[in-house]
Amino acid sequence: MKTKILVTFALSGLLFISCNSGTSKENKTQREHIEMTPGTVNEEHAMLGVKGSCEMCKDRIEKAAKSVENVTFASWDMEKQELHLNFDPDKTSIETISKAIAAAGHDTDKDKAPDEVYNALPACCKYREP
Ligand SMILES: [Cu+2]
Repeated sequence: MKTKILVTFALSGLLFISCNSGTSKENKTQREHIEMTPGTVNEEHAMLGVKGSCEMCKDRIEKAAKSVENVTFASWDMEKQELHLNFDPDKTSIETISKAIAAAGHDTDKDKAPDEVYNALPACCKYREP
């Protein structure tokens, strides 16, 4: 009985060690590869408060953000009313992106959407207090 437990223990220990060393080695190679790639685009991560209320808003907000040149990533968090962005800060700015989103009908921390654009949004997308 005692030996059986010991054997099981030793086996699982071995398994654990081999799995572990495998993944950490992989991660390390990946990280080195990213850091050592020359001439990578300058990329900055930023967050911008953006108002909206549904999945359609999410689509519209993300499309508007990605329509700005040199924006490489845009993901809107409905719950937090926050847009996560990756962009090249040498070629565009958070101000430019914010204006594009406001023009699509969504208020941001920096810009207010024009009333006529906001009023034309579908009913489910109305996020302002009536
Ligand atoms: Cu909506």
